[in-house]
Amino acid sequence: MISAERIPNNVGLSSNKRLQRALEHWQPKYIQWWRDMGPQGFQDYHQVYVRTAVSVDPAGWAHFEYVKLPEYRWGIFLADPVHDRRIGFGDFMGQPVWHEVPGEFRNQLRRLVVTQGDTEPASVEQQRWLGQRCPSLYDLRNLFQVNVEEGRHLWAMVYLLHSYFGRDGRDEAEELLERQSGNRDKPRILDAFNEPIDNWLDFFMFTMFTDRDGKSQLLSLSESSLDPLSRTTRFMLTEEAHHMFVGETGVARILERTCQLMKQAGFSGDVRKIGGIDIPTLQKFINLWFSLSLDLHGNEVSTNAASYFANGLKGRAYEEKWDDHAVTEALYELEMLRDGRLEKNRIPMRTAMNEVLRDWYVGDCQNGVTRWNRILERHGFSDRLRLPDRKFNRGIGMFSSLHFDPEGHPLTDADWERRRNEWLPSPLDREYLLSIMAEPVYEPGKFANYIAPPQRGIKGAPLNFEYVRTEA
Ligand code: BYC
Repeated sequence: MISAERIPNNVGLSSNKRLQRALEHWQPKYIQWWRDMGPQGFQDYHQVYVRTAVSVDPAGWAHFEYVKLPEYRWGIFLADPVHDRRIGFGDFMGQPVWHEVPGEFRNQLRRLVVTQGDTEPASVEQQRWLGQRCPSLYDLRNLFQVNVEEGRHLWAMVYLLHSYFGRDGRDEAEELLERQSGNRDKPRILDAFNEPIDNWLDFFMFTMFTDRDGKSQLLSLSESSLDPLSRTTRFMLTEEAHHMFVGETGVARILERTCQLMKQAGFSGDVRKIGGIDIPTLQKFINLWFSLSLDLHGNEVSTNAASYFANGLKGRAYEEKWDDHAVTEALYELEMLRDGRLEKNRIPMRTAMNEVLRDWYVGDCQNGVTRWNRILERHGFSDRLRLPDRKFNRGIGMFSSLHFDPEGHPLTDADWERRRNEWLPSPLDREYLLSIMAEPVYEPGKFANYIAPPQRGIKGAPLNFEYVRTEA
């Protein structure tokens, strides 16, 4: 029997027997999945200093304690309701929001919830070996914090599937535990979630760029007319912010250390000789994870996106900041590829909603890169990191049919093949990274040579705090 108290929640679980029974059925499968596919080697003896959401108010959701990971209390939380909330955009604008799923939008909504839900366990699977190569206990704890919260985000989507989508919802919830990242026969739905993450530079770039797509999509779903979807994604956004913090500061700390090592190496730039991560390698990982995460916003021209908007299922990020919420006449100027040539065209904005969200995303990523460049500036280096052009290395959308360099110039297939290792991580780059991460750092207060310590510890604890401890 599952006890409702074991699942912190603000959805009245103990008085909803039907939901409780559905979760009773699902929970043991989830725990088995966590044991099989979650952090490898950290299931039994390790206690991790993590925060657990126990309520949605600021004091309650950041509750810190030592926990064995499979015993984490994954909870179900909706942000507080907004009184008399109305649909804020699309064809039903001004009508009251929905508290049940309208039959005509059931398939579309289920598809959105399943796609969102699928990414959460996928990321835990992608990251499951990283604990064996961690740069410090502080970072190890952050990895696990991110992992348990992605697990909680899966619970959030499973709650919606069980509560609002009946039998098909229950089946979908099972399948969320059956698909596996990178599995040839049953892969995860979106491509970036099938990419391996086997070193910590991948992890930090993933949490910087791919979790930021999580932010884009959650912002857009938090505008939804389906109120439970809006409320659950609003709360998820607060956790997502921490994941991006882990990514941005992780890369910033590597860059800080790279600058120190570059000075030590006499400004030669060849920091690999002294165990650092050189700037060209950082740039390649930006190129990779930024382009993979651009793909996660879907096709530039999308009738799906138009109908999500029209029906009020997905809005734009910060919809209230726009003037026109109906968007029936507005046009959007899009760079398009026609017969192999680039040209600008104006298309109905509703069909360009994926691109509109991608614009927001690119701006948010650029702010992070600008902050990284301040580190280079502060150390007196003229090198700068940058985002590649949006057409670079695309696997989804119209630019996926041609190759482009990071400046956005078209390339022949032969040129691409010849030069791709200049722009994207090569097998040798990956081999090098694994070589400097081969030995995990488990000693409190110690940090691997390639990364600087953070400015402060977690929740006021010192850097040499035992963020993860072993207890037989
Ligand atoms: N990979 O009309 P289109 C997160 C498919 S991350 C593979 O453009 P749409 C997190 C598409 O499914 C946020 N396939 O699609 C981060 C469609 O297939 P069908 C996750 C792709 O629907 C880190 C076809 O191409 N949340 O939370 O406008 C750690 C036509 O495409 C991809 C969401 O994604 C791709 N990249 O846009 C943990 C929100 N892109 O129907 C968590 C929910 C497109 O022809 N999802 N396709 O078989 C959505 O809103 C939309 O599904 C998408 C795609 C924006 C992803």
